Amino acid sequence: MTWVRAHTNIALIKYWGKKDEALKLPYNSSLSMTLAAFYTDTKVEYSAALTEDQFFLDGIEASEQERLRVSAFLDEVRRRYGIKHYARVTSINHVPKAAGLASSASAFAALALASTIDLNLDSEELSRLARQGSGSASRSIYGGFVLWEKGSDDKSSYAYPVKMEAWPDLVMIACLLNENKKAFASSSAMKETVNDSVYYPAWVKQSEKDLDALLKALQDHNIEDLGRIAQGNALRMHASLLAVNKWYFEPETIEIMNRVRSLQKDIPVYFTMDAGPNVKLITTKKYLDTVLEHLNGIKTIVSEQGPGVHIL
Ligand code: 2P0
Repeated sequence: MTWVRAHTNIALIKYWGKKDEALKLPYNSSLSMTLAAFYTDTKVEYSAALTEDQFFLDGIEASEQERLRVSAFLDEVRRRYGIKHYARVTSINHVPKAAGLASSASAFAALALASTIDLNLDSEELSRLARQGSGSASRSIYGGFVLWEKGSDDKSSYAYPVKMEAWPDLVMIACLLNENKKAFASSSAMKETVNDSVYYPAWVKQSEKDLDALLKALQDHNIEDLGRIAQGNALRMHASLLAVNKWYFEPETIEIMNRVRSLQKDIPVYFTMDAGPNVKLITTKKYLDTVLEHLNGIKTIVSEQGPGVHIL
């Protein structure tokens, strides 16, 4: 039986808010880096003998809530491609829970390929399909730097790799802060921000500008511009959420933000944050040792850019 592997990704320009909840069409395009260090392995076995989908995660039967989410995704696969049978899905997550790294991106990218392996779908179609599982999963189909074009319907909303000269010097540092479950799910927080945040229209408008500027910084291999734009974009996402009386920050989050701010006086290191208290830092290999020295007392995992979804 074939296993597939998909890596997680961290957005430098965030996806925050859906125009279409059912199709998972975002209000703004986003851009991410795929991480080598964190991934999900998955296999899917269809069988005429099954009377419902089964889902085993990290060696044990997953919760009913998790099983239903996987099963809803497989319903979409069955609907699109005329598959008749239920499936047994087995996944192993190589993503530390404490990293606060969305495993849904790697999970649904892996599931998209594993559930359609015999169909030989192209990457664009896999990205569209993964998007239906979790928006950010559309980006984990590819390695390196990836742009999810917001599009306006199912067909036009998919991700593709950014055309650029490779930049292997750029690395991310995941700070492992908090093993608690996140305070609230990103999907409901996004929805509330879209509906009620007075800052939401400004978020959408500015993130399109951020995206253009960040693409230029990537082409130029300019860490200062890239970091400044990515950090600002993350803060603006969180600001749009603050306006509906919600936040993910914990004391350790602020502690790292402050350490990074003081380091920024001397070296190019920047932070980004997602739907949780954990912080990820962006720098280049040249400054890595200095940054890690200043993070003493904090558990970290350094990650280079990882590959796209692939068969093992
Ligand atoms: C991102 N996040 O661009 C943003 C930044 C969190 C903060 O994508 O509702 O699990 O399944 O489409 O992809 C997390 O949201 O949400 C996310 P759904 P997803 O990485």
